[in-house]
Amino acid sequence: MDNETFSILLDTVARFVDERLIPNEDRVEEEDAVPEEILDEMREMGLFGLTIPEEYGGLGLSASEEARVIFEMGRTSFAYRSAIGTTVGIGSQGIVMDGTEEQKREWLPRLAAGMMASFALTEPDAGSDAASIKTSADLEGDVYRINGTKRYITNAPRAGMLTVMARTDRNEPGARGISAFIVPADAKGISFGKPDKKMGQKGTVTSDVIFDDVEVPAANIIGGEPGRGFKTAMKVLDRGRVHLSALASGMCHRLVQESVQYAVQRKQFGQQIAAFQLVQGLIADSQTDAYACWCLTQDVARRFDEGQRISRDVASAKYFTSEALGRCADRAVQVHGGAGYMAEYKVERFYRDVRLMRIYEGTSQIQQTIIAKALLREAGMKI
Ligand code: COS
Repeated sequence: MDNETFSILLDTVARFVDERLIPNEDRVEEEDAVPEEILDEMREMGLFGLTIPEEYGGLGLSASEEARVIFEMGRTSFAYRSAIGTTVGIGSQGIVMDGTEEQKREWLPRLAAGMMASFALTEPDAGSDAASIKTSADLEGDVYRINGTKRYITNAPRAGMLTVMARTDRNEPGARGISAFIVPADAKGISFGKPDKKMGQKGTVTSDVIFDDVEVPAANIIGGEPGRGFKTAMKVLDRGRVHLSALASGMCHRLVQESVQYAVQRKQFGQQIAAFQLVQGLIADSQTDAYACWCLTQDVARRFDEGQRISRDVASAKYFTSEALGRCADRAVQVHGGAGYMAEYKVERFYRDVRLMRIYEGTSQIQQTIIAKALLREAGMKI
């Protein structure tokens, strides 16, 4: 996309966030859903196709451009970004990165038009240890039969297709026995659990997905060859972590703004609380976190666009930004005092919502492991 068209898109998204999304935040919280008319507007704006290449009907944004759009979406309730997040990110990127030409042609235009995608990796007994998944895919003639249960799968009940990681080689218990499949959500034998009841992030949907002898053509293996699914999943998560770092940066920015506005308007001891240096310290620390988050995000996004392998440094970005976001939410509640604990103030919602950022798409401890392992391997250690 050329620079001028991108700036128009970015301005349009920023206005949409200010004029349509922020004013509807309370409604999303009360109804535990993003209103259908807003989802339709998001489809019309092309937001589901942000990262799908232009030749397949999307907007074809680079990771750096995607980060700027997701920063804007970060300035509001999680639910809106979550509605597009799996389609823009982890649900589609396996096909974009490793799919065959036929797979791209068949699926990407539908996703760009607003069909939701999901990414089904996690299982009841395989969370951080992603290579230990048990969901199996057994070849019979020219079809695979998939059996197993996936857990906490974002947007699964609303999805039109799922990228599903399953074990195609039962004799290989680790990463090399795993393949990634494109599975239509209406395939016979798929069922969805009840939506999970969560601490926060109202309006987002996650559930179990149960595969009971689900038949998919062998041609639905992403890339056409078995055994490559774990690497596909890891590459997808690398880009997903750029996306989440941008999201965290936008949220830090919003929390700084909420803190400043409240501190300026609230009076105690006969003056605005913003005049107290201890309150200024809280705000300054959050602004410093927000700035550092955005610098890290832009750097890894740029390097991804240059074709560099960013696995180690995007783990640092995801780790730092999600932890910093937790600190910013905590300070924002502190600046608000008693009001910050009350549901009528936005920061109470952010405080609950942001907690998940340190857990999903790799916990902080998994990010630390990735960073340390990369350094130790470079130093010649067998780990
Ligand atoms: N990009 C490309 N390839 C990668 C990769 C990446 N980011 N990370 C790992 N690989 C490759 C490795 O190079 C290795 O390939 P070879 O067998 O050819 O050497 C293979 O994948 C296995 O890698 P590794 O041995 O590092 O795998 P581990 O089982 O030790 O697990 C972690 C690695 C912990 C990084 C992985 O399990 C993980 O990311 N867990 C968190 C999962 C997660 O984020 N879940 C969230 C749910 S999805 S929303």
